[in-house]
Amino acid sequence: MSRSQTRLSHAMRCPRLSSRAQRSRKAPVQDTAEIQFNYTESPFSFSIFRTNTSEVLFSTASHPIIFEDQYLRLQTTLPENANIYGLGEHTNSFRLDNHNTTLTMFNRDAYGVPNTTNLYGSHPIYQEHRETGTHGVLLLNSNGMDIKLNQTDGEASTLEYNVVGGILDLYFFSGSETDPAAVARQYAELVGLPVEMPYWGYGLHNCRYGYTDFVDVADVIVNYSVAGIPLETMWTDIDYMYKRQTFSLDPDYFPLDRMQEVIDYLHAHEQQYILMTDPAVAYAPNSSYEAYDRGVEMDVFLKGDNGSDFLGLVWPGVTVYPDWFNAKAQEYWTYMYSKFYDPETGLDIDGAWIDMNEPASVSKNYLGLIDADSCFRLPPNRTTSAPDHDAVIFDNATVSRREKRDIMNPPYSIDNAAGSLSSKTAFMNSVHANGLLEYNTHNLFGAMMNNATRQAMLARRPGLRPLIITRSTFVGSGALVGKWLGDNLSTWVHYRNSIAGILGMASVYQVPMVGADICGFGGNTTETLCARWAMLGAFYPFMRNPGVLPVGHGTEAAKNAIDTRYRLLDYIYTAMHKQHVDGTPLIHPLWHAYPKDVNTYPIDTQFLFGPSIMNSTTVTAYLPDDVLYDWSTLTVVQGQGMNVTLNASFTEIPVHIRGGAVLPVRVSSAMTTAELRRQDFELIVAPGQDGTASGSLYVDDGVSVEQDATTEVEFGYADGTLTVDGKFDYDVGVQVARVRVLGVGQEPCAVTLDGETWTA
Ligand code: MIG
Repeated sequence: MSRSQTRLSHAMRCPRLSSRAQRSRKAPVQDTAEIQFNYTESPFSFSIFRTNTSEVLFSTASHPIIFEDQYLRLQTTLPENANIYGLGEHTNSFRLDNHNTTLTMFNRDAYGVPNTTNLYGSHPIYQEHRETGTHGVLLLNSNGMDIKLNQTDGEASTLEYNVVGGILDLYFFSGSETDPAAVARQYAELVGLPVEMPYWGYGLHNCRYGYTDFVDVADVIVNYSVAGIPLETMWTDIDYMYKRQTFSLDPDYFPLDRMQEVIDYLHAHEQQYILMTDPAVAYAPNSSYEAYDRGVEMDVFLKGDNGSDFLGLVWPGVTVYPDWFNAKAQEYWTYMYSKFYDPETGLDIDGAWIDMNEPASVSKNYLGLIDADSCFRLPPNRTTSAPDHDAVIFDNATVSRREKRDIMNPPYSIDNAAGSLSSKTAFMNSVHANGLLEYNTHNLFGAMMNNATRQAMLARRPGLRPLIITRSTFVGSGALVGKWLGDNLSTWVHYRNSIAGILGMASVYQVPMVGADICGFGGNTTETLCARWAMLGAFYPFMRNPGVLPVGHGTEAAKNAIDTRYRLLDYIYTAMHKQHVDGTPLIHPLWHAYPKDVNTYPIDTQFLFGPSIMNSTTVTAYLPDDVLYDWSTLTVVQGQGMNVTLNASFTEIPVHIRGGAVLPVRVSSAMTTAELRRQDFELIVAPGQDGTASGSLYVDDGVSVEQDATTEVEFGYADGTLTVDGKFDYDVGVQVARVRVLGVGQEPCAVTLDGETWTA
């Protein structure tokens, strides 16, 4: 079966609801389709049902569909207390509240990531889990929208899309009746499998905002090593820029030669360096600022509705924005990256950090520099939007002035936390080079910058996987980049809800390289919060600390946690590779593993990290009815399907191995991931309820986009025999130093390696 055939069988695309579609004949249905489409002609409504069980998954019956130029509405009935996950980016609970909840899709610079508001990215996809199966629905539309979940007690829930433009382009994913992760795989197949990251990308990152100069940067690097905490990658925020202008270095505080020295030092110690790049370019005519001059020369900046470059207001003052829809924007961006980040003559970065790409602009007078309203220079009398070009004139000596669609103030206002749509971002009436309005494409700005940055990074160092961490994402962004969860605060609430955040990104939106800023970005952290957060952060796919070096408890906690993470790094890398290959999430909610256990449906303070590691953040944790093993003591813990109080100290986080696992781990941790790769492996066999276990290991060179040789191993354990099978083409250069079988009174009687059996 070809790829597209496979996709068709489970991702069913609904016909567009134009008047033409309404007249169309009955949609062709494949006998083998797992879900089917049905419709009633008049009044028009449609439903999706599961072939096997005839269960209705989505139905617009008795909810009239509205399809206007600037307002689209579609509503479906759902079961009472439906289990809905997704519709982010948000900081709501992972399982969404069905009562009076609005999820707004409109990318926004959202300092403090307030609960229930729209944040940096938009992912209008949800998964619905039932005891009878899990399915998914995507509305592929880049306009602003409110998705409302509601329910009157004792009645069915409803989900309603309210969109300010575009079309109703719906995708339904059949998922599976038994395997909750199937829907995630099908979604990845449609929107793009997540991109592979360099091995070093899973090491510890440090990215504090507010360094004064290059001495500060050097100081942090040395302090990490003195404290014995492995620093994999040093990052620098906008502090390095001259007047906060992107693609510039402050010659006094961050001079090129000293910055190159810092980077050389890091590289000599097998560490990496990353710098932030912002999309907004300072509006700086006649000042020999290349990022501006070159962009003007190539004419690649976004235009306002008067045809001149749209002016926003960001860190360097008045700014222009690259227009990613412009055919020359890629060439411009690649040129700027190649020049500024030239490995020889510029800053030899190993990855990219891209921020403010919602795109952000700030409010009036925010920087005390300029009145924002005066930035956007409309001719004095053009205070309303332009008239409709088809307005009737010279008709029997009458002239009618018909207003165009109201782009600045559409008739339906979504719940944008920033206020009107044009507030704190590029104006909605800005025009892209291909004629598209910002109104319709706003939610794509970040995604397009992600793509341009990836291409630019690949052009600079061909063949090497770039680690790109972005703030703004859209459907499919995981195929290009990773993301951090933005400006969270140093609070226990944000510590806890970061898990719902990474669950959404990894298991629903397919952006698995994700992490929240450890210890919190804004506000003042405490030693205790930071210690616990460092331990949780060790189980984010992307582990980055925006703060200072952990102190007190924090140092020990961070060391313990990083030690565990590093020993498990190949297990993590293998799980991420699996997600890259087929979309199986690296981070799972508990209900993925226990789909019939209703107690697991709302849990979002615990999660599965890869197939076999369970993390809990609280001292009270739900232990499913299963065999588990305590990670630190390697002893059996029999779960009973209820909450238990765990013995969690401030320096150790509860981590359990799920029975049924063979874990390939490194015998010891290391100060860098390069050194880690020189450590031997050990296999930890943790048999499940039935006495068997399995696991896998994927190893490659860790940095190349194309791999010449890979090692892919499957482990099996049954009847006291450990089986090791696979291909061993990439030379890992180390050995399996030991095998430990947990919870058994007796050593394994035989090991089978590549078809050969060794008896103990
Ligand atoms: O307006 O570059 O989310 O990580 O430190 C704030 C400064 C701009 C927001 C990012 C944050 C970063 C900060 N940036």
